[in-house]
Amino acid sequence: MHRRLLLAALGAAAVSLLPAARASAQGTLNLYCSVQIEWCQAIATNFQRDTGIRVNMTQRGSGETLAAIRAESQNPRGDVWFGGTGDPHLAAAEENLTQAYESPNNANLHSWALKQWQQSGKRAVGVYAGAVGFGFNTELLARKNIAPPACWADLLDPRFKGEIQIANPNSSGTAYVVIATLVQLMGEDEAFAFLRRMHPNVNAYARSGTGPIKAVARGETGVSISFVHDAVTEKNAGFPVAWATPCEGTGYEIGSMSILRGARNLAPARRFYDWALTEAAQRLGFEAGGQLQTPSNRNAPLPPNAPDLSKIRLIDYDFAKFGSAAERRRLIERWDREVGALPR
Ligand code: S7P
Repeated sequence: MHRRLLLAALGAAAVSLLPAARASAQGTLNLYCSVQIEWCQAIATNFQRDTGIRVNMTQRGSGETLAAIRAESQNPRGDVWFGGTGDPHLAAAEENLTQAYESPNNANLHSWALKQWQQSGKRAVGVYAGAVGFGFNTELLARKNIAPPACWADLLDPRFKGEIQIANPNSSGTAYVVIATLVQLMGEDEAFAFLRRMHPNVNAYARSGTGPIKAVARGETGVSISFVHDAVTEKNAGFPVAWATPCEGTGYEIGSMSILRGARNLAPARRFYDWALTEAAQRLGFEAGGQLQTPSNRNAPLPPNAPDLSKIRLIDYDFAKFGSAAERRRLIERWDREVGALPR
């Protein structure tokens, strides 16, 4: 925990310590970053050190970044959007908020990362992948004599009354992946019936996708619906956290990267994009940020103890359908009407 805080502080310091003259000689990059702050600071610091390009970094979740990019579309302020769930990157591509680019480093990527690139009209490329599942506080559940969840169906059990946290899909890309997963597993009407039945067991719909697993780590809630790599990060930080993936199967994200349409610093943006696809840059997620997603560069190793996606029962997630802007908007509006509006 202390190591993570220290790294975060060092990262912040390093970003602002680069001599201004050298940095401005090499240019500037406005980076929108949707992974965890430790990782965002590590990539900003290392890219700045490697290239002399000054990085102005803004960290926000995926849904919030998409909203910001839409709001700024007439006067774009960002150059590159790094990380965050893949569906909003696909929606941004479809809405012409991002631009096509082909990196020479595409040659080193896994096929799933390139599929995202092709599906987006070359506007979004995969930088990592991660599966949805459950995180739980082992001490809290043991104290309350509650068996942890193993299947989606378990989340409806009264033993979890007031014990589950999930994020709100209006702000969180993670929560949207969960809804899209349930729709693909159960059919749409069944999925919304499931979410309504689960509502009495949910104590909060958090703003960010990682909020629920952090609440699990602090013992504020027993169970979260989260990306399972984020549960391992909390366990590695010393918290009594374990994780499981649902027995019925589960969905996953292709965390993505896009260059924004109208980027004012296009050459630095392309340089960053190429750099972020290298093995060395992709190692930073774990080495400097403690993050445990599966890297998209084939030469970057899976971090120790990271969830192995090949051992998880993954659905054949329909990124084209659930990444479409209209489908995303429609499902979130349905969630607002049928779940978000339910009394507490
Ligand atoms: O970095 C961890 C992670 O879970 O956060 C990203 C994403 O922005 C989640 O945030 P929101 O749900 O708040 O939008 C994920 O892509 C990534 O794996």
